[in-house]
Parts: sequence; C-alpha cells; structure tokens
Amino acid sequence: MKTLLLSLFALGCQAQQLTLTLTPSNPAPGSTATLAVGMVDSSPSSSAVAAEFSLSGPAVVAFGTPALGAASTAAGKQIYCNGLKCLVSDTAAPFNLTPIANGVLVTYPITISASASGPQTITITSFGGANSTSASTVNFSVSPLTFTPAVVLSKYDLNGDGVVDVKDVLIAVLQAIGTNPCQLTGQGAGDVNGDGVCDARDPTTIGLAILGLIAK
Ligand SMILES: [Ca+2]
Ligand SMILES: [Ca+2]
Repeated sequence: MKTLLLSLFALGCQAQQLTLTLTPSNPAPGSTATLAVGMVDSSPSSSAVAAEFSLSGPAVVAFGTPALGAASTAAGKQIYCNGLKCLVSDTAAPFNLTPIANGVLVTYPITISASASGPQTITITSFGGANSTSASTVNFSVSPLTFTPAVVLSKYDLNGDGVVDVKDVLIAVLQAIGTNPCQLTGQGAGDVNGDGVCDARDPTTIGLAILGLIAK
C-alpha cells in the first residue's frame, strides 16, 4: 500500500503538463506544419483556469501567428501573446474562471527552412498557471520536442536510395518498354516528366539530371 501511495504521489507531481505536438511530425524542409501546445491536467487535477508559457526554436523554424486551440476556445479563454510568450486566460472582468479541459491551448503555424536538416529541437518554458481560487499557482512540467525534417527525395530517384544514378534510369526504361507497369505518380513513378506516359523521354530526362544539365 505504501508503495502504491508513493507511486500515486509521484504521478501527482507530474500530473500537470504542457505538451508540444507537431503535425506532421516530421515536416519536410520548405514546408509548413502546425505546432500545438497542449495541456494535460490529470488527477489530482489543478483545475487550471490559465497558463503562461513561451517557446523557442532553432533558426530554421519560423513561427507564425499563434491562435486559440480547441480547449481554450471551449473554456471561453483568450490568448495574449508577446512574440512567442503567450498567456491563455481572460483578463477582462468579470474574470472567466472556467477550468480548461485537457486539449490544445494554442497552435502556432511554423515554417521549416528549405535548408533544414538533422534533428531540430523546440523548447517550451512554463511560467505556471492559476486555478480558480487564483491564490495558488499551477506548476506545469514541460519537455522539449525534437523532430527531424523529412528527407525530400528527388523525383528522379526512382529507387529511393538517396542518389540519382543509372539504376534509376534502368527503372524508368523498364516502365517505358512495358516490362514493368508504368507508374504515373508517387515515389518510383517512371513518368518523371509528368506527361502521362512512360516512354523514352523519361529515362532521358533522368540522364540529363545525372549529367547536371537539369536540376535534380
Ligand atoms: Ca536512386
Ligand atoms: Ca513521361
């Protein structure tokens, strides 16, 4: 019983969390994604009515204008942001003391630099929150989010091995002569020039890319 109580106490200490979620989880360089700051308020609940936090990220991540998340909206909250530091609350009297349910507090559109590669880490700092009595603060535990931008394969890299070479030409040839089915879209599509047919022009186009005469 003692062990159980200690376990529950330990869980309780970690119960209030601010979380980071990225959608898609591994955005490609040059693409946009949505970063969500969520709240997990499990038992024993803090019944948080407000939360304040800030984000920071690497230079390859550009943050857009934050917006209210579903949990904040459902509780009738507002967000007040100064750069990447945001307060989810309601500062207009009469104060809105509705607890915020578990869910998304704020979303940030983010743009990943075209030059991004390798693991990238976005950190979140909690400045705490308030419960309905306003007398006691709520301490949120936080964890950074690390993601690796997806590797964008050249459309000429038909076998997806990361390089454009004669092996890819061969795959296009096999599709052009009908040995293999002509694939029009997706990774491995032999119709690399997008004209709707697999023919001699496609392996020729890959050859031009290998020679550096057109961009890969
Ligand atoms: Ca290849
Ligand atoms: Ca074609």
